[in-house]
Amino acid sequence: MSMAKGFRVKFLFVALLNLWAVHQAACSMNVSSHGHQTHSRFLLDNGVSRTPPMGWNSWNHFHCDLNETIVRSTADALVSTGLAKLGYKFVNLDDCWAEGERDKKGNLRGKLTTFPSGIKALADYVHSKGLKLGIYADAGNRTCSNQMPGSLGHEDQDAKTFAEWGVDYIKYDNCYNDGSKNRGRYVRMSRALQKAGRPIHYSLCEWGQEKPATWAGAYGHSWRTTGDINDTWASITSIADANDVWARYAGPGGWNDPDMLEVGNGGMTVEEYRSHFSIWALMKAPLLLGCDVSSASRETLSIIGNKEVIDINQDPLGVQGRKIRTKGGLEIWAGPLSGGRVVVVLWNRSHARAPISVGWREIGLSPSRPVTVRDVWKHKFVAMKRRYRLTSSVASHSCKMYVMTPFRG
Ligand SMILES: *[C@@H]1O[C@H](CO)[C@@H](O)[C@H](O)[C@H]1NC(C)=O
Ligand SMILES: *[C@@H]1O[C@H](CO)[C@@H](O)[C@H](O)[C@H]1NC(C)=O
Ligand SMILES: *[C@@H]1O[C@H](CO)[C@@H](O)[C@H](O)[C@H]1NC(C)=O
Ligand SMILES: *[C@@H]1O[C@H](CO)[C@@H](O)[C@H](O)[C@H]1NC(C)=O
Ligand SMILES: *[C@H]1O[C@H](CO)[C@@H](O)[C@H](O)[C@H]1NC(C)=O
Repeated sequence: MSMAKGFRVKFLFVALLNLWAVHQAACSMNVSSHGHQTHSRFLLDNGVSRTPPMGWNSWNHFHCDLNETIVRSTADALVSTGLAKLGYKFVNLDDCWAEGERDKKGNLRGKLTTFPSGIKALADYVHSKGLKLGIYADAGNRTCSNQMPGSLGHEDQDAKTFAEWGVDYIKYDNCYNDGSKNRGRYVRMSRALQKAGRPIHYSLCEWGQEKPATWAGAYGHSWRTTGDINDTWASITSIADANDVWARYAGPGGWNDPDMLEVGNGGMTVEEYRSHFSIWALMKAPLLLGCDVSSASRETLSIIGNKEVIDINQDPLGVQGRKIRTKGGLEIWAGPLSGGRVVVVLWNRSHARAPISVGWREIGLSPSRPVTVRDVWKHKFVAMKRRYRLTSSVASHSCKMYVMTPFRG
């Protein structure tokens, strides 16, 4: 062997050794992350929903009048309106997507009259648009519509079916259950999803009955804290308050869910919808649109498409904002954001326009520290070096939403 050849061989050997080492490191990283999962209570710590999930769900607008054409055109509309680019990635079927009975092998299947191409084809279509598909199932023996089978006793089989179809999100409802504790039935589906081996966002919808905030983080990625939302002011105000109670349990990978958005469905004023969207964003709620995206008005799009508000919801710090103070229907909600920033919502729930005042101290800022104040609905800075406090006139049922950034320089 010549010296040069020997050198080349050695070089090759070292290069191979390096490749092997990199491979081993990658493998052991994967192994240790699986090991972590098996040894942790946080069984679904699989990288899903480190920020609140965003997308669309069929229920609030379409209820059971759902079919594959509607779902496909919603996926198309999410892309063409630019909403997909803003983060609205999930296209979620709610109740009524399946045949009334399982097939001979006990499998769920898409309803032939309304989903003739099947759910797998729908998932493929949605994925081809760069989006994700969500599905709906139930921890009882029928879903809430009573039009399709529930998954109780079929958890493994259904989780496997969903994973095979390429489903990315499951909302698990609680109708027609057997009267046993929710927790056991919800944990069973969590385990089944884990076994199915696909990273799927698991959304527990047991309506807040057993204080899921205190335990669901070990099994899923979001949990409903309340009963169903409806398209009224009474509903969004009472749900906001009920969800607020559980704020400290939310964080990356596990979120309180005050239910899907009603913006654009016609039951509230523009100002009320703006308040609804602002508070949901501040509370780090899943932002699941509930309107008909294909026919959404410019006004609706300007609310759900406000990138500055979405950025607050998707802030990597992942801390749920809370109600700080309330008096006579005048409220202050606030929460920390990354980079030492603070988001503040001044919300007038009362019947008349009123001034609302917020002091730096009550939102965790040093009173003498100057901050820039940006109005994220007007897309304007309203102050560049503000100290101590801010007062703003807020119309009835409206809100102001500000991001305060400590002034540097
Ligand atoms: C580690 O896991 C990732 C994601 O599941 C995968 O893409 C990658 O190939 C795995 N690496 C090895 C070395 O197994
Ligand atoms: C789906 O529903 C829409 C709206 O109701 C209807 O126009 C369309 O024909 C339906 N398509 C199918 C495949 O059922
Ligand atoms: C569904 O559940 C109810 C209540 O637990 C039970 O009485 C009924 O037999 C179940 N039906 C089926 C089809 O399993
Ligand atoms: C909507 O929700 C509110 C508040 O929970 C409730 O009082 C009202 O009855 C609900 N309306 C409908 C139509 O369900
Ligand atoms: C909202 O603002 C008013 C006006 O000051 C405040 O007193 C009240 O609580 C709310 N308005 C009314 C009159 O309900």
